[in-house]
Amino acid sequence: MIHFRRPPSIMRSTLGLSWKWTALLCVLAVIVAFIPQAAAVKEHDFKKCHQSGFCKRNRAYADNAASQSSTWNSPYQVIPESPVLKDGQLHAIILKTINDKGETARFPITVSFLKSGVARVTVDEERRQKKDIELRHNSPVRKERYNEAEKWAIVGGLELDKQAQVAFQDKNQINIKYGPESKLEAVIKFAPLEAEFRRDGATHIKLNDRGFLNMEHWRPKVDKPEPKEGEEAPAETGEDESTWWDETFGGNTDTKPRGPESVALDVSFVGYEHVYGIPEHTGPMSLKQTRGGEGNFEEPYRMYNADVFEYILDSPMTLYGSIPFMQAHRKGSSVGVFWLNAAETWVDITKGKHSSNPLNLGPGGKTNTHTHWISESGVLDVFVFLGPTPRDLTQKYGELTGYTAMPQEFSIGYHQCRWNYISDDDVKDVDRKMDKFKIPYDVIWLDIEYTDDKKYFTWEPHSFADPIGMGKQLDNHGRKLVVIIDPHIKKVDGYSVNKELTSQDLAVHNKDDSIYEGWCWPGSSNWIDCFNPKAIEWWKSLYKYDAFKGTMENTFLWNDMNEPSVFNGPETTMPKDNIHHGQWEHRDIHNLNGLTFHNATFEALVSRKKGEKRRPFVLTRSFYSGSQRLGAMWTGDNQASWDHLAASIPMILNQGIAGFPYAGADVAGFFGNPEKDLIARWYQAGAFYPFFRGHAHIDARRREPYLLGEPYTAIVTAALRLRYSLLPSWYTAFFYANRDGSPIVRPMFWTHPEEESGFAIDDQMFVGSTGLLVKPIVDQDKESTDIWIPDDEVYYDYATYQTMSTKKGKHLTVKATIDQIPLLMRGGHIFPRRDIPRRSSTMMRFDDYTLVVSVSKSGSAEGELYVDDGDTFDNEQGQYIYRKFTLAGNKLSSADADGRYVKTIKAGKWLTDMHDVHVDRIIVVGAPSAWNKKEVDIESDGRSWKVKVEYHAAEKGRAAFAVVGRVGARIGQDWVIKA
Ligand code: NBV
Repeated sequence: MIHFRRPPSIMRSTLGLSWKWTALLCVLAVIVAFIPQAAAVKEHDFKKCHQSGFCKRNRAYADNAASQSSTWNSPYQVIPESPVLKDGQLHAIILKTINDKGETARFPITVSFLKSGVARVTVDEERRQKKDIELRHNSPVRKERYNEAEKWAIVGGLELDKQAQVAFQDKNQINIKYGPESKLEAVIKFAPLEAEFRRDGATHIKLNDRGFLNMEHWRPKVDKPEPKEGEEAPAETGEDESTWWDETFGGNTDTKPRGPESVALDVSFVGYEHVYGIPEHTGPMSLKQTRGGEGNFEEPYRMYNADVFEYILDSPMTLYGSIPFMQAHRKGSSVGVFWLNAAETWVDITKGKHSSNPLNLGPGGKTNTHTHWISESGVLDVFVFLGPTPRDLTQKYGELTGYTAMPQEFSIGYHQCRWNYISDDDVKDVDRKMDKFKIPYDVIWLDIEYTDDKKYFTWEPHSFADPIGMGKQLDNHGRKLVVIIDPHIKKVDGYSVNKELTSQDLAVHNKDDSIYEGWCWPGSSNWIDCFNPKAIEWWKSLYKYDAFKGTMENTFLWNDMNEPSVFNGPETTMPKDNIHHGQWEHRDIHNLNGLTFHNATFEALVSRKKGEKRRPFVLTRSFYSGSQRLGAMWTGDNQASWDHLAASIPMILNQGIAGFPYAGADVAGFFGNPEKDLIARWYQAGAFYPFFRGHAHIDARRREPYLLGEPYTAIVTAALRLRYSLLPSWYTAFFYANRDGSPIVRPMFWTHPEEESGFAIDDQMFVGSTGLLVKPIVDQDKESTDIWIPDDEVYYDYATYQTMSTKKGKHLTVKATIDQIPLLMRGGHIFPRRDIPRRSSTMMRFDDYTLVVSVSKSGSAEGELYVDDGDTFDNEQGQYIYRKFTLAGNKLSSADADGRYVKTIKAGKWLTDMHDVHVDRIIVVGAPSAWNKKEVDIESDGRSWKVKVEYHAAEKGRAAFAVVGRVGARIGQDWVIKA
């Protein structure tokens, strides 16, 4: 199947807009010239390690070190007299021997011991700190190594542990005890430099243990004399300099004003077999080895945000976003590292035997995982996490980089998108049809064609003549509109946005400091530089309701192409020697670029109108550590195929492990025309993505759920209704992500860190802490699946209440014809639902709740509900309801989960309205015989009354269950039911 990026003019004719033909044909002719860049982006259009100078050099460096093994001497040594520990920070000087004359370069190292128990190792280059270098080509860029990634990625958790103490020091090493109860220890050996991180006396992480540390120090370019005619060129001695000063790939030459400046380090996880994280890649959640061998990759995992057209599966190649955070896991322990570097980065992974060292106390596994991190530029900045649980890691990483923002509540409903809804009438028609077919949805989306000639902040005047009328119809149904705005700004006369961007000097610059121009959807464009605070301020001004006419309170945003995607740029992005605000090279900040654009749009939405304090919703394609604070991400341009459906599950799980859990994939696939069974299965899976959006390419046939015909429309509607009824549980799961970084959908190793046989499982997941365990069907014609059971708890089928016959660590075969989703309820949980089917989440805001109690083997259960107005920041002022439900013996109760005395909270409008929202029904699945009665007593708010019970005894494998209701207790109040 061949797809190509349609140039804008083709799309215009697709819309039937034959006017302006001549002009459009001219544009087409120009753009066609760029199609080879834009149209056929394939694997070979992106660098492999050997095509990326610094990656190749560092792999060779590692190979050289490894081949000499015990005789290899890393050239980095700490000056033994230099280490000083003060107020939680160890400062020292590393000397790098740079030649056999014994000359050295100095690298100051700081190890910061943070209160949280995280340690941070930062290494800079002294000469560059002092700006004592010469730049080539009269470049106007900065002389220092890039040290501002922290400014964008880190928002907290940097308080120092001033109690950190020197436990031992001599001329060979220094040991520092730190962290809660001084249980953690860093051992820094001086010659060669090596750092070990221990927990309770056992070593878990080693840095430079294999001697791959490499910080390419600055050196002047020495031009070798050209050989005279007839003379032979002198034989090459020493290092291969061919990619030090410039480098060409795909016809683009990157000039390097500072020469080679890579930074690389090996990190070993001692006794750990599994590593996860470092999205965004396809492939299994438990990362593969990358140095070849059966079933392994040959290439390192690459992080260099890029618009990879038609991406391939099971590959370490880069995608749209990067999060350089890795977790290592073994039975009973999780540790990790966060490599804070925004330049192009590669990570090699190998595994080896762990021969237990008698000094390494503790249960360590039989395998060591060795990793090798390689970045093109910047300071070395690595955070070391010693766990011990996966929850500790996500929590501490979140403390540093921020937690998932509480979402706009509507945004966890279903989103209906395609490239493109072609007119405001089209939008209104889809909206009406969804209602006609009683299909719930919350948001309809407009892709690039809504604009006038790809000029963002404008509307195509003929097809979108009345955006406000369109917005109002949506609003009447409780629905929202999301419009796309990309970072490339069309360079054309008379377009005020471009004029302001360039005249106020807010765009990215070329290497000579003039304004950069490249090609994207609109043709020739300039790119906003969101590293510039002034550019953010200007961006904000564009989103005011009276500036971006046609938008209103229910308009939200989509940021695409923010890697940035540049059709005629190297690897479809910006030249690395471009210059950003602060005179930093694009090379240094590339992976942060998407985050800064997302951030500017987020800020713009927060300030759309004075006094309007509402949570933004902004979807981003490109991301970095910290993007979770700003909105949702999706996995970009996937294919409408079964293997892409399957690949979406590990990708989304991995996002959760890497602290950005608000993730989804285009439902039913972006490219291509899915068969109806694939559409049905994809909606069933999508109903369990944190971000749930149907989307399709402009060439794909229309596939709104009502077009499918029966039984598929009904199947898709059922999946959507399931999502909608569980929205209170989903929102509660988002609340956990917001509070402590817990993944919204959770992989088995995360929920059951002791169960080794589950560590590589990445095709099933738990929803928050509801105990709902789903394994979407991702294969054609498959009518059953095997779900791995992580423990000895009881499991019930969600739809039938069948008690499943399960055993810890074994697989359970579950039937799943095309209309069934393999979904189990783990015993011991209580989760909230709203069961009245409605058109949108907004329409459900004040509906009563159903509670489902899934009784454990021991007869107990617990669960929570968190709810707030889903729109403003009033939750931060205590305007929320947070309940804990407990079943203990015959007593089922609801209490405030924060232990607040609810009556003392001054209720604002939303909380007042919630006063009349009740628990309607309670379904007790696996109900003990105490529930076998006609009614039960309930007590709440000083009153007591009786509530009817329908009890169904167990039969034919189905668990006993009781339906209690109408309960009539207020959702925000304490109550107790005695069975
Ligand atoms: O804006 C058009 C598309 C969009 O539909 C898609 O979701 C993005 O990932 N966009 C990419 C541009 C080009 C697609 C070939």
